[in-house]
Amino acid sequence: MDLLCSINSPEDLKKLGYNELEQLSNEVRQFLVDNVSKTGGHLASNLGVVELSLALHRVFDSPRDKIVWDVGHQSYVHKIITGRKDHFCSLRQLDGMSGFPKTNESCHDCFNTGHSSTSISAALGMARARDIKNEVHSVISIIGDGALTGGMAFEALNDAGRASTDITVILNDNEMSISKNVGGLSKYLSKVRTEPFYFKVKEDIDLILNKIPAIGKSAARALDLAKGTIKYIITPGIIFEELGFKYLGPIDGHNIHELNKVLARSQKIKGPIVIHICTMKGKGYTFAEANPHSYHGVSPFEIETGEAINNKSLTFSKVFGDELVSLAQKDENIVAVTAAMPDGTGLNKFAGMFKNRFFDVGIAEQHAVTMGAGLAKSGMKPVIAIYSSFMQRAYDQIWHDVCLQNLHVVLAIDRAGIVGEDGETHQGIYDLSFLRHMPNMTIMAPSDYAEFKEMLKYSLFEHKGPIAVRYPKGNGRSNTPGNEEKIKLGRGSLLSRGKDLTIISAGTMLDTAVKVSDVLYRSGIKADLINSRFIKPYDEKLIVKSVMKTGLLITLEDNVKKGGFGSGILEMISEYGLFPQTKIFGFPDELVTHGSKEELFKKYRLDTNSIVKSVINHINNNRRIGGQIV
Ligand SMILES: Cc1ncc(C[n+]2csc(CCOP(=O)(O)OP(=O)(O)O)c2C)c(N)n1
Repeated sequence: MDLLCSINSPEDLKKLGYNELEQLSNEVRQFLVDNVSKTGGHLASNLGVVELSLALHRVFDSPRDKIVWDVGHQSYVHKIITGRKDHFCSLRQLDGMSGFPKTNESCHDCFNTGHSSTSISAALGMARARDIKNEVHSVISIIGDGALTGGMAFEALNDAGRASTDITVILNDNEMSISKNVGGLSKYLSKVRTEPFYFKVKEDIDLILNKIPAIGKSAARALDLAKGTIKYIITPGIIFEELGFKYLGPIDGHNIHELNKVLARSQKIKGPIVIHICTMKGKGYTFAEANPHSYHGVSPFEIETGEAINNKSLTFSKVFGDELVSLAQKDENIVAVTAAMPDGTGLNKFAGMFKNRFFDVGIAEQHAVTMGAGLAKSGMKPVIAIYSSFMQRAYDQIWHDVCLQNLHVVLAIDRAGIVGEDGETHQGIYDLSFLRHMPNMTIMAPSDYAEFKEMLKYSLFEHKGPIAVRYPKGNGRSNTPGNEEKIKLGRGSLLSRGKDLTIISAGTMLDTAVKVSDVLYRSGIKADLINSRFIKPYDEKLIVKSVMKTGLLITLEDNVKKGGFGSGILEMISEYGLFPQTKIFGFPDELVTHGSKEELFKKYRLDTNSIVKSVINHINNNRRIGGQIV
């Protein structure tokens, strides 16, 4: 790592020749594999942008020039170059370096990202501000072909293309989203990449067309039309040109010399530019090259074998995928929709078995939901599997297109609750708050795998209307003793009885609730323990009866407290004139950072010990001040 040791800022790159830059690329790849194999993180995407990141920082002048990474999962090399290589051992760990660009981490991170397809909009805003303030600097958005499938990217291209503002969009085309990229644009790009005809003629088109000799008036008009059509057909990147961009490319994104040349050239061009570069996801690490989708996001792994160190046990996503296949075998109206996450959501098995009933729509959550509404309107039973934090994108589509028409759409909300290492942009702790007030919406949260399967069955075979099932990242319990009762709309399950306290938990927080209840029992505090099952509607009868008996209530949820599960219970019981001593356990209304799930539950005092302590304090304080508890 001789060269890499000497790189502490972008300035250091500018001193290197091309041979040294090539050697540095190799060292950076080695560094990435060494580090990510220990910490986990986004590997394949970063291996693909090594030369691009070096060239960007060599040609441009960050932080004066603004470099905006779309999604930001591929910003590791940028972080290495901008003085953070010594922090890589803390990548994605509590109090360590984030896996995404963070403006508070470095002046070189000019915009926070995590969700896809935002970079062109953000860059255009920065470019327009620069123009208003009469400043002089470049603004560059780097967007993958996957992120380009997101609607926001099209909206931004449409706007930027007609602006005279200087802005550079670098399209990093590796033909992959997390899985193989999908859609018409992706097909078009791969044609541009692979048909050598396009590559050759780009420079010569005008020359050739202009050589056609002059002729009579009407023939000339016909010829002009023909010229336009020929140019249209054979110009690579014509889509971007028609939108108003200058198109440069396609460029080999691993040829650092070429990259330098084209980036330097782009600085002299006025107006919006698209530079189309072609890269290989996973480049330089054999296993990632062969299987880029498996190495998109990885947990710690053995470098020699490529195998994950902690072999995955069963997860909620896997249970979901398997159960949906089995339900789809019984009902041919069941169809599945993903927004570019067939692997992560566990839908790949379904995709393989029911090709014509599976739709990967690209990174297009809004479209996924409204397309699902269309499917439901026409008699299908769509199951739309999207991660909680990405479902935020589709808020209005759920409300306007699904709920207002009371359509039977099943939202399978994966990664609900704390996700851990991906940090604040990915924590799925808002869905209960934004779904709870939607008209006609029913919300369920399973506490274990057995209950999850029953909920899926219920949502597809017994329910009518919009329904969401939210479940967490990773694994859970297979079942919970005493929780076997059949799923009925708005019915919770009472797991133990007591006179002192009512504990109501949402979803997998039941695990903690059971432990809390056991510890309190040993301290002489006996609780009614209710697994809510439904977040909307609540089991009013069960909850009201219990609260009237105990007068002391705690609620547990892996959602923000504001507008969430517990606050909904308070709204509901207040309608009955009940105002018990209450403590809501959930996440505060602040950014919940990265770290392991366990660490974060501790940090936010949602682990068993913290909850027990807090409940006992609460009881003692109320006793001391004479509060009426029992
Ligand atoms: C709104 C949203 N949906 C889904 C994701 C999950 N996601 C992260 S990266 C990615 C694929 C991005 O592909 P591309 O832009 O081509 O980058 P590459 O990893 O191929 O370099 C997806 C789907 C996300 N970050 N944001």
